[in-house]
Amino acid sequence: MERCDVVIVGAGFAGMYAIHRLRRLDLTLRCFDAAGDVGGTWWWNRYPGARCDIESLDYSYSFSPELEQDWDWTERYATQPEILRYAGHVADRFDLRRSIQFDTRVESATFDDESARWDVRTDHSDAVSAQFLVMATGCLSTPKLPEIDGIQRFGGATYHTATWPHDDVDFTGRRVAVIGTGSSGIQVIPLIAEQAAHLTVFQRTPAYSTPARNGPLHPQTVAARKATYQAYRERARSTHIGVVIDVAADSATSADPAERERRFSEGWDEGTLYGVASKFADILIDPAANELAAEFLRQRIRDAVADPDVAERLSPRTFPYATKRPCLDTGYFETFNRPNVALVDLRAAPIIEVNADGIRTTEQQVDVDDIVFATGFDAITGPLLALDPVGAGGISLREKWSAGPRTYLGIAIAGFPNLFLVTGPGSPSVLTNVIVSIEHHVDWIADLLATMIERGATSVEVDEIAEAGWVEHVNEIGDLTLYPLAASWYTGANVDGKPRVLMPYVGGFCAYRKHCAATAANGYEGFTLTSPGSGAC
Ligand code: NA7
Repeated sequence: MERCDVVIVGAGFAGMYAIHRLRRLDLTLRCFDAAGDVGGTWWWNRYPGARCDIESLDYSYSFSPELEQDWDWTERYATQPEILRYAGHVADRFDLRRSIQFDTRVESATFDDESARWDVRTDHSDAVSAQFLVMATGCLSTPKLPEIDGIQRFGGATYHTATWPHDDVDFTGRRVAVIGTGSSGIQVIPLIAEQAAHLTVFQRTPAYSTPARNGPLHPQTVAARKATYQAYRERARSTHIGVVIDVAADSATSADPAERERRFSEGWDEGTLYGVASKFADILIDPAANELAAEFLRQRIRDAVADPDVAERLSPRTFPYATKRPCLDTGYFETFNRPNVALVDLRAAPIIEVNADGIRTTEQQVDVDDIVFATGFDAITGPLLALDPVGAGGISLREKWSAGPRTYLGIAIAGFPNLFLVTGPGSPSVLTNVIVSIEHHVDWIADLLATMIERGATSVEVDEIAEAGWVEHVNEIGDLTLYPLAASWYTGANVDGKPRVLMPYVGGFCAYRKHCAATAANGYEGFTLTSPGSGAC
């Protein structure tokens, strides 16, 4: 069997940086990815309108000042093709592809207790024995189809936003259905509406969305950022979400109504993901404060949508604002003023089935030519459980996580020696600018491996006590917020049968980073490092 030091699963932004960073330790690496090239979720999500909801100047690597200076983003919010070009540029520049085997899915990873190595197998019959396994599998990489009867009977074409064809899809003259109104639906709907003869949007839960105010990046803005890029990055790392934003310290409920309106409007005008939420300190903590922000946003929907009945159906009322990832849009609500767009409210009349001609709800049959599923992902744990590594003593991850994910710092799992997660459950991951989180995790893992090399250790494992303490802390912090109240992909509520647990750490990136640093500074407290002859070291 082929042997190497590290197998990295995934060649998205996490896997790419892991290759680059771990090469500096002179480790032999193998990376596998099911996609045809680098880019991870950006390789798959090619639907019209796909775009990042973190600004380009933030959503980029910081590890190379030269890369930062050389690359030029063209828009405030980069499109999927531009992000993919950036990933390709990074791969070329750092010669990453020579470590990656594309079009190859890792099918199993089993820890061998005797050799203390991972036995990794792929769907291309690769068999690799690796000392370390790095799961760079991403948080949004396992697409979720809706649990609707009859999809196979549909006579037309079906698409999922997360597995979009590589060739252009032309909806001209066609009757199209979109199911799902999360970030992907909200991005794709206005563009399909412009092209299709008719579009029917099937909405189960309306979303809070603010305008992106996207546009070309002004050269002066770029130059100003480039002049202080590394200092800016360090500031970003000391914030809650890995992006520099001012978060107010006072309460929305005690503010004067005119001042409140002024600040919410300011947030609305910013065109950022958390513009409105950041204007007061208690939006994600106090239901009354949250409702004030939510009502402000509902009023914006009433302003944009001509038909008051449609506006009401588009207005979120079943969960607090920002407890599901808020959306950034370009003309989403206005799309419902078009004569060729209809909204079907699935709360009032659920889907019964998909049939040969279209979609049948309890109230009507809607005949369509194409169906677009914008139904999201089995997020965060989905990609890890799809691979389902088998750890020490033959315990699989599915068994270990049957009641929900348990990790230490979202990086390590008790019972899974020498396995590392990048942006795993229990870390801030999707609540941050994920590239900041990725770089931080990969650096932390690389530093631990360097320490092991220095001490002659071959195996590392976190203990159950440290893990239990972290899980408790993650839950305690989560329970102080409104996040657990939403049936979101953050809590696993969007997938039938998935344990309902708030998966990301909501305490903020800066606080989290301090926990990780303290663990390392205390000699990797909670971890046991062992060497072959002498045991613990
Ligand atoms: P999301 O945000 O999970 O949105 C999925 C949407 O699909 C959401 O509106 C769901 O309604 C809807 N959905 C899912 N299953 C069904 C069924 N069975 N019937 C009707 N509607 C359904 O995924 P996205 O891809 O939009 O975005 C994910 C993240 O990617 C995003 O937050 C960004 O970070 C990038 P529900 O809310 O479950 O009622």
